[in-house]
Amino acid sequence: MAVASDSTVDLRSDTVTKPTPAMRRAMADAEVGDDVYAEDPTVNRLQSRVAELFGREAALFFPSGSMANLSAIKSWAPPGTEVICEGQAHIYLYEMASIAAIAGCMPSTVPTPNGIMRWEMIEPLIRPHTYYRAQTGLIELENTHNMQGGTVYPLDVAKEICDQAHAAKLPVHLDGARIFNAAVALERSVAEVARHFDSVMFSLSKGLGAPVGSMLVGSAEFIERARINRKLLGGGMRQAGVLAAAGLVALEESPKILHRDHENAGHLAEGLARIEGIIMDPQKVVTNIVLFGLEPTKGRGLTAAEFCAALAERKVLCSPIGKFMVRMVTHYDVDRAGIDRALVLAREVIAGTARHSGAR
Ligand code: TLP
Repeated sequence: MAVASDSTVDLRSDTVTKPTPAMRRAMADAEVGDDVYAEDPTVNRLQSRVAELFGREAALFFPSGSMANLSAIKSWAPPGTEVICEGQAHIYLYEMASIAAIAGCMPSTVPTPNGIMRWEMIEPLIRPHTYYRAQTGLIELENTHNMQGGTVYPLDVAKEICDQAHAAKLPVHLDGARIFNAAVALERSVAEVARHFDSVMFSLSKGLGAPVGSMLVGSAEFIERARINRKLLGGGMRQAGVLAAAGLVALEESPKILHRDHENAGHLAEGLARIEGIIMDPQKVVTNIVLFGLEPTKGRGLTAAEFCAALAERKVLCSPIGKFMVRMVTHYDVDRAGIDRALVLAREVIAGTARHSGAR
């Protein structure tokens, strides 16, 4: 979609995408029913299509990725057990501590430099079967890994973790909010990327562009438990077919064009790396998430919050995710011209601050 030169370039997240005209038409025309009775034909069609795409028995439509992850956690891990996840995992840092507050589980985290855990890092955290230790209930992976810059699990690393976990009789859940981005980067199908996991969550409402919704995928028996947990969490929806209709369009149309977001992210990363005062290794950007640091000395102490505020005044939006760390996310509502504008203005903000502070 073209970005007029005076419009806002919104790089805060791929969640900001607006439904396409085809999605809006499908929403208006959707056949609906009461989904708590499992009688919404469009929701049922979406669930069947997702199960088919992933090569799994069943799928369930959720209002959000957070609720789908939480339902999965509640369906696998009893209260009082531990959930092993990466140190910057979305379920750990960005889901309101629901893992503890609602599921009654304790996160046991693995620090990594890039979001990619390996079995050797997970194994020491698995609790021995003694009556005085909380037991391990679940292992959770995130692919792509959001807050480590959209990094992607190599297929063999994910397989080894799943195989070893299964040998230890532990289930593995995948937060695959952006699994379609991972599949594009790996040049594999989502079924292949998801193959060894016991359950997979993915979002329709991020890079795929649907207005609302995430899916949980797994065995029929697991999805039955997740459906009960979804209701317990207040996620039973009624005529949700109006939302599922957009999801069906997103599923068919958007994966074909996700590669453009990755190309734009690569272009953005290379441009940022050329700006003095920005710390950025473009090699690390393999999907649609660009994380970079601001060098305190070069930027004369410009914080991420100040940098983002100065860019927002110039109608470029991005997110501070640490004192000197910034996140920009590409998506189909930002084109190459928008990326180039963001680069020109990022350079202007950094240069302006350097000149200003240099005069002091
Ligand atoms: N991520 C959002 C924010 O919450 C940070 C974003 O802008 O990236 N898993 C992953 C890996 C996610 O990135 C997100 C959302 C979720 C789960 C939760 O999905 P929603 O927002 O639908 O609850």
